[in-house]
Amino acid sequence: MVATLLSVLSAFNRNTNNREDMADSSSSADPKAERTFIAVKPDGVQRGLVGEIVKRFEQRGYKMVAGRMMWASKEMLQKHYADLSSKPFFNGLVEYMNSGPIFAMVWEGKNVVKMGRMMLGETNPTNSLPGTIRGDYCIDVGRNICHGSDAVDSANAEIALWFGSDVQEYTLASKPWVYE
Ligand code: RTP
Ligand code: MG
Repeated sequence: MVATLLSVLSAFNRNTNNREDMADSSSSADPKAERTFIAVKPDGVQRGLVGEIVKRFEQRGYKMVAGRMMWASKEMLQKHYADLSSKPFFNGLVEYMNSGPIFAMVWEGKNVVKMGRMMLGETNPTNSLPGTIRGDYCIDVGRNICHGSDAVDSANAEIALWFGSDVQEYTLASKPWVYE
């Protein structure tokens, strides 16, 4: 009797966890297919940190489905950061992001939007823990070396803005070694 009860409880737990996994991820049928827009900013490019940032996402197990060096126009950057247009730092932010090429990417995988933000650290590097990208490689908020989408909806909008449909669909050979 006790054993039956325990097995019912554990099945309920498994189902609840599965639902949470799905809710945390994109609305896509495959939760492992969530995507985020990550961009090494001009200071990150100039400081030779593209490889380091790519390496961290690769080694975590995420899949790069788009990647390109771009020198974004101010108009493009104003669109990208439109929700910050009323902020006093907005013009400076656009100048900074337009000061050189960026390395723009799309990464795919389970919970990659939320995990990408955790890997980046806080907006202000002063508050970013060592071990995060910003916590390891930068100091000032206006030179925080890397962008990451802050939600699934904004990620999808940013991917459409920067890459349109120019995103590669493929299966990474390591998939069964990364996901159970
Ligand atoms: P991002 O979009 O670049 O990934 O950065 P975030 O989400 O962590 O922060 P967000 O609020 O979106 O701000 C965008 C970028 O604006 C600059 N910033 N400067 N001077 C300031 O107080 C200030 N606050 C934000 C940073 O470069 C930040 O990453
Ligand atoms: Mg942001």
